[in-house]
Amino acid sequence: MNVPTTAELQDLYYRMLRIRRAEEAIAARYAEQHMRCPTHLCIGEEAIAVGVCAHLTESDKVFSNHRGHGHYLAKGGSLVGLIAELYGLAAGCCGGRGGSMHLSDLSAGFIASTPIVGGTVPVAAGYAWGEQRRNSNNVVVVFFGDGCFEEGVLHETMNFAVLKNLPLVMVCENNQYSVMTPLYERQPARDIYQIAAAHGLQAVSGDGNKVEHVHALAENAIAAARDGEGPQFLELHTHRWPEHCGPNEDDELGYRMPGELLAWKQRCPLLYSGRALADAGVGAEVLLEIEQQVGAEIAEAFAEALAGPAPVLASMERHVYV
Ligand SMILES: Cc1ncc(C[n+]2csc(CCOP(=O)(O)OP(=O)(O)O)c2C)c(N)n1
Ligand SMILES: [Mg+2]
Repeated sequence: MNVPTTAELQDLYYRMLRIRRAEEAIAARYAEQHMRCPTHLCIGEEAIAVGVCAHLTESDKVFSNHRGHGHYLAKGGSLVGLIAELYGLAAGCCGGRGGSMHLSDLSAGFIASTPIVGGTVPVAAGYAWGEQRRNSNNVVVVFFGDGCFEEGVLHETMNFAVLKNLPLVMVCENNQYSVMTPLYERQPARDIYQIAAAHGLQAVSGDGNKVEHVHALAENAIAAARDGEGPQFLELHTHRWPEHCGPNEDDELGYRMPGELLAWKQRCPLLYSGRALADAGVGAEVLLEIEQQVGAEIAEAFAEALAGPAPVLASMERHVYV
């Protein structure tokens, strides 16, 4: 296992900060009501997307779910394409037709995200099967949540992926909640990754808020999948800070334990990563520069996206299948 260099740690920090600030900007503008799509933010969970995607080549593929902005950006999806998509504009990554939960950037190898929980999981396995049959050496990664682990199709997919020895990496973002229902009310007390291991996947669990840790686990899993060792499973523990769907916080609703959200905020991926950089001798001025770079990038992306046109009416029936 390679320990990330200081330059790599800095890059991981930059990538996480870019997702964090992009989502904060989306949240800040959401109330203007020009983004007319439900939006599930991944604030607090950025280390998983970034730590995993750091090991993927451009031709590796990623599938995602309803909470997909981080996965899309970490895989190299266009930032302008994301912002324009949220606003329903023609330059959106799906032509402004899909919104937040239908992201795709084929040029970046980000194939699809969809709102149907579990919907992309078997498709990712099918894609991995295709890659295997083409002898492409590409790996397919699919991100999903702990709630998705309760979908039957997930278990059917694990069975098939093991049977076919697919180059598939299944990444379970265990944030403890499906909407507002905690894991302990939905599943017996046992570890998710052990169920995956029982299906025959190579499975491990770990801290999803420490990007170096995610990076190390993902390096092994992705290399094993690429080397023909079959499907891999990562269960990574994390927590989403905002409400399940929308730009606000919802801690007042009381579905979390008192102090739970605060404890997770103290375990912020960016805080950890910033400390690791300081320990590696990176000065505060470097972090400030990264902050400024990210801020400028996001402001430019909003400006560019919002300067573009809405889809023309004549294109309404394009991409519509009856
Ligand atoms: C098949 C299906 N069932 C239910 C829903 C409603 N729904 C949307 S997100 C969600 C929770 C998913 O939880 P999890 O997989 O843990 O992802 P998280 O939101 O925590 O990231 C549910 C039940 C849906 N979109 N699709
Ligand atoms: Mg969840």
